[in-house]
Amino acid sequence: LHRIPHPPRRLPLLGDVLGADRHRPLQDSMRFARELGPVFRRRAFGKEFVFVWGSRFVADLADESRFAKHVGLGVANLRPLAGDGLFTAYNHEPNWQLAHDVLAPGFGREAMEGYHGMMLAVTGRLTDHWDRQLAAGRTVDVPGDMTRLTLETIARTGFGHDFGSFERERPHPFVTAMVGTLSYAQQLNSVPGPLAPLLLRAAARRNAADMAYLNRTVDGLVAARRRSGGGEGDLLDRMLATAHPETGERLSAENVRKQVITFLVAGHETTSGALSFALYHLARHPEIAARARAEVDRVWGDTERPAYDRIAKLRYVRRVLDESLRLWPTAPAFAREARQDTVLAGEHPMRRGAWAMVLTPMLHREPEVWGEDAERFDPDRFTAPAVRARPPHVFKPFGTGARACIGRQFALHEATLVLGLLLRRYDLSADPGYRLTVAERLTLMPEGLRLRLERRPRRP
Ligand code: MNH
Repeated sequence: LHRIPHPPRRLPLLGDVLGADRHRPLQDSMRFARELGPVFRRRAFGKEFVFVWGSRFVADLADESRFAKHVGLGVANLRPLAGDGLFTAYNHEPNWQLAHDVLAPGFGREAMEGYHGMMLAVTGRLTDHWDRQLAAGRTVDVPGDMTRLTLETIARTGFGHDFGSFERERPHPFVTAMVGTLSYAQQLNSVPGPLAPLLLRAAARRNAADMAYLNRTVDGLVAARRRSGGGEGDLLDRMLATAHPETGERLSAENVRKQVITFLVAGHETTSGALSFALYHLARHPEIAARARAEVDRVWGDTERPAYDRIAKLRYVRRVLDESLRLWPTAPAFAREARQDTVLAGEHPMRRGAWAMVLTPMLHREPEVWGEDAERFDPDRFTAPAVRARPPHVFKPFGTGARACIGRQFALHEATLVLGLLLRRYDLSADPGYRLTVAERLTLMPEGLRLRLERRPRRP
């Protein structure tokens, strides 16, 4: 450990918290990363945290035979809410494998085809809303509306539930409570653990209320399904009724609650951010937007409802998304722990159980891999030959290994479909005065982004 660089000024108790931005810990760590190099450590409140972003080291951490997911920092702080749900479960908890096996088919091709029509319908609600804003001469609230869209999508496809997000002026209380718990989980890292109850008393009380609200919402949703006696084989049906194919085991009622919360949160917050960043870049780069739009016109023509298999055909739109997730991966870090005593990339000894945070936005900007212009937005970095020319494990917006994102295809299908429909319908432009600021609540979001719309003329 002593060979790993750390910031020069260290305080006896506080460690490296001097000059730290409590509200933007990730961007703060990015600043340290640029100063200190591909592996570095920060100390806070007597604990030492190791951060890794050099591709050589990340590739080694991706070796599943020697490393596994670590439930640490922000993720661990979500345990009171999400318990042994899929995202926050420890590797050794039996409910991880059980829930994974029961729910994985819910993200297979057949299930995805089933969600497609509902995704189109929810996008229709968004464009109705945007048409109304446009008619009233207003700009649109991108993060707010992308959150409305993605929450409705996961709630309806996964749980047969309608939050009515587009019928409300303000965010749904579910969203407010969720943002509260995510922010609180992030905030817990910025105070010494034992003092948290004292320093964050008011915040802790609010957090307890937020958690109670989320639990009540979920319990209501589950109770409604139990009364109605089953939906059409969505995620909730799988959670309630599907037995493990080999062991015949089912999820307990308590675990179902954790899974529903997990999927309602994980299933919309990061996709909302990904869409928001993509729209930011499209508005900033009219030539890229024009190319994407030309692809949509070519591949979809005038069809009102593109078929399921038309979505993945939008190769350029998909590259726009990949490039957005490269610069601002909306789940910006994941942790890995050593399964046994080992040496990281032949350089840093690690004891069994020792762990490190991978800083994805820095991995995605490493000049040796992405070039000196790594900060530039360029979707052509994701053409097939360009991808083949890079080493593996340099693009990790969905994490890695057995605990990588189960919703990846869901998110990519939804986001590509939405971008395609929006590009075809509107010209988008950003307020020239807007400067990108990235808000953090464990996840990332372009703060305050509003876009001006113009309706594109319909083609003959
Ligand atoms: Mn998702 C795990 C990023 C969309 C449900 N997700 C992860 C991880 C990352 C991630 C990174 C791994 C975290 C870790 O190693 O600690 N997820 C994303 C991004 C998007 C996303 C960037 C959108 C863009 N995720 C979704 C969607 C769903 C979902 C959509 C559900 C519908 N994600 C999950 C679940 C896990 C996860 C559940 C935990 C999987 C596991 O541990 O088995």
